Amino acid sequence: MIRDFFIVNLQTKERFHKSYSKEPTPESIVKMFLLKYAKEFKVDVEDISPFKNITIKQFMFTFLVKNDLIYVIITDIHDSKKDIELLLARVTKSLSDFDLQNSLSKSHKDILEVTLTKDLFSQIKIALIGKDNVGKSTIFNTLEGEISYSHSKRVMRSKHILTESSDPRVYLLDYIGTEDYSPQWPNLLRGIHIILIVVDSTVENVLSTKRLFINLVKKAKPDALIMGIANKQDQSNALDASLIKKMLDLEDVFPLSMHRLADTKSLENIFLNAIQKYLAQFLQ
Ligand SMILES: Nc1nc2c(ncn2[C@@H]2O[C@H](COP(=O)(O)OP(=O)(O)O)[C@@H](O)[C@H]2O)c(=O)[nH]1
Ligand SMILES: [Mg+2]
Repeated sequence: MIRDFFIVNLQTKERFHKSYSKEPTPESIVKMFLLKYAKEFKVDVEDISPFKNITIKQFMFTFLVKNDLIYVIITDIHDSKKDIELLLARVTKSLSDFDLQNSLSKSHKDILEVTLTKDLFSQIKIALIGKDNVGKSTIFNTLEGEISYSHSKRVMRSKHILTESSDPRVYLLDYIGTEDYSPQWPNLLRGIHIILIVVDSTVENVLSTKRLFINLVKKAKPDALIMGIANKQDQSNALDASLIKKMLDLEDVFPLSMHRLADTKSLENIFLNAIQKYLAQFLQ
C-alpha cells in the first residue's frame, strides 16, 4: 500500500509531498529517514543500482537520487520491493520535465498530481468477495480478459480484464471458498485497491455477509475502496440495492442480474465506475 510520495532536494528540503493513504507515514518517521540517510544521498548518485530500500518500523522507503533530487515512495514493509522500484522508475521518468528545484505554480502542481496518480496507479487490482454461490465466479468468467495466475491457484484466480483504454491495467481477483480463509485475509488482499462485496440480494445472505466480511475487509484494507454488488436481482425475493446499501453501510451498491445481463457493458460499467471513484480521491 502506497502511503506517501515525496521529493526532497539534497539539503533535504521538501519540494513536493502527497499522501495516498488514510494512514500517512508519521512525520517523525519521515524525519528519521531524512536525518539518518541524508548524508548518504550524495554518495548514492554514483551507485550502479539506482534504487535504495530502507525500512523503519513497518514502513519501507524506496528511493532514488536523480538530478540532485531524491524521489521517495513510502509503502509497507510487506509490499513487493521490485514492484515499488518499477513504479519509482516510471514516476521519475514522467516527472523529469518538471522544474522541481524551484517552487511549482498551482497549475503545474495540478498537472504533476495527475501524472503521479496515473503512474502510481497504472495497475488497479479489484477483488470480488462474498459468500459462496452469490455469483462471483459468474462475474469473473463473463468479463473478457486474460487469466493470469500470479498467486496460489487453490485460493484465487486473477484475470487481466480488457478495458477500452489500456490505462490503468485492471486485474480482477476471484477467491474460491472465501469463507474459510478469515485469518489469511490481510495477506490475501495484499495489493488490492478496490473490494467488491457481492451478495445474492437475499436477507440472510446480506446479513451474514455483513457479519463475515464488512469489518474484516475494512480492517485488513483501510485504504481500499469498498463497494457492493447486489446480484441475482432477477429472483423474486431480491432486496432492493438501496436497502442493501443501507444494511451493509456502504457508499455504493450496484444492482445486477448476471442471468438477465443483456450485454457485458453494464457489468464493465460497474468496474469503470469503481476505478474512477478510486482514482478521483487523489485528484481533488
Ligand atoms: N438467478 C440467478 N442466478 C445466478 C446469478 N448469477 C449467478 N447465478 C447462479 O448462481 C450459482 C453460483 O454462481 P457462482 O458464480 O459459482 O458463485 P460464487 O460461489 O460466488 O463464485 C450459479 O449456478 C450461477 O449460475 C443471477 O444473477 N441470478
Ligand atoms: Mg466461485
